[in-house]
Amino acid sequence: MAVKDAGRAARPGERAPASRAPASRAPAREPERPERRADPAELIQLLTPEGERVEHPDYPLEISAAEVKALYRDLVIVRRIDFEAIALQRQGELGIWASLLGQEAAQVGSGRALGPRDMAFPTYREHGVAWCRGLDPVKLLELFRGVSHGGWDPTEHNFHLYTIVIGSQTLHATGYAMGIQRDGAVGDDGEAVIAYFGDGATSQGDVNEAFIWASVNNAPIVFFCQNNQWAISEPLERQTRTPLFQRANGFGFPGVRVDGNDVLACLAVTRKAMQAAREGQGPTLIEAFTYRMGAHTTTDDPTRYRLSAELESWKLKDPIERVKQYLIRTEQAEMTFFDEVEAEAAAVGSRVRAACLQMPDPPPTSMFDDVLTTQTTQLATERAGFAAYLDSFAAQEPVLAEEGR
Ligand SMILES: Cc1ncc(C[n+]2csc(CCOP(=O)(O)OP(=O)(O)O)c2C)c(N)n1
Ligand SMILES: [Mg+2]
Repeated sequence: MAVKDAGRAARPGERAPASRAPASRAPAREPERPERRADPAELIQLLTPEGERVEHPDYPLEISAAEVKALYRDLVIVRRIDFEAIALQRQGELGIWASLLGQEAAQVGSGRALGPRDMAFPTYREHGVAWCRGLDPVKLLELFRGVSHGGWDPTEHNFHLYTIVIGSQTLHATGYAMGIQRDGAVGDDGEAVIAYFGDGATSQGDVNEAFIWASVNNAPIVFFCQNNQWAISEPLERQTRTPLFQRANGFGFPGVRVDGNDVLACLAVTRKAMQAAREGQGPTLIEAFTYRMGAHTTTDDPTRYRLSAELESWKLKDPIERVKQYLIRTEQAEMTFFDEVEAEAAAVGSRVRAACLQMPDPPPTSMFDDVLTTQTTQLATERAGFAAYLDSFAAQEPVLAEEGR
């Protein structure tokens, strides 16, 4: 009986069961955290859609005008990058683009809650998180233009590669978090992982397996689910009949639902969860309740499966507008500030566009470069054979030109 019960979470008022693993490998489970007893219907909000600041007892946030303005700048710039990328796709310069429109606050709020040593594992839509981590947006466009395999160095900005296979990055992230734990980097001055995924991904086996591994190992990870209400054309009710954040209870760690269009709440909630993970208190599931205001990707037409009234109601909860209203209402920003941010965003957009148009196509043989860290004889032979095959076309070119082909 004792063995059977050893891995489960403590019930309220009960002592945490002893971990079976040695302390150095998996720190003992901490006492239950207060969020687990939070009102399940609660949506954590610190800034209303009208731009009014509200308090939450569990998430006190002291934030200066300069910090709010910096968040506003991030929000506007990432929306602009997104806008520019959609236009580039429409003009045939990108193969596809997955828009973040409507999800800027969830991404900027959580992204700005990370420390430099924390590691983020994104999906394909986390352009706002990429921005917060300091990754040049041009790198993102390389992937969507098809001139790179997504090639940035994940260790440079502690921002992992984009993952298209739904949910698989939650397992990678959990494994990475368990590595942090085994390196002894949990505790005072610890580090943690954040794994991003969508509402649709919660139906994947990988995500549920990641929850289990993270829970039983008390791994330093935050699961950040952007519930944007849609998984391509499938609405939320086709994924779950229970609020997503409540699923965490079944896995034995806390779950919270935050207003995903409220950058301040996303910042405060993610900060607290990341800090808990770094200190060794284990995982948290954050459900950022938001809305995908655009199409799933540029290949999708959402008017075929959802009503425009739904979009209109979410426009009233726009993540950028409420910060602007707050800054104006509290007289923390002059109108010139908003003009300056617009101008800066336009400049970033222009730079990204120009860089996209100038991206060189990679040499075809570059596909051999990152197969293995060290070349093998077999790989070198295949590469040489492919190069010779390409050269054979070059030799034919004058003949083809002569024949007018
Ligand atoms: C394993 C797997 N199955 C199916 C797909 C096709 N697919 C791409 S995006 C997507 C929907 C994902 O929805 P969600 O997790 O809510 O994320 P969102 O796109 O809304 O951000 C699906 C099914 C895929 N990429 N990977
Ligand atoms: Mg979704």
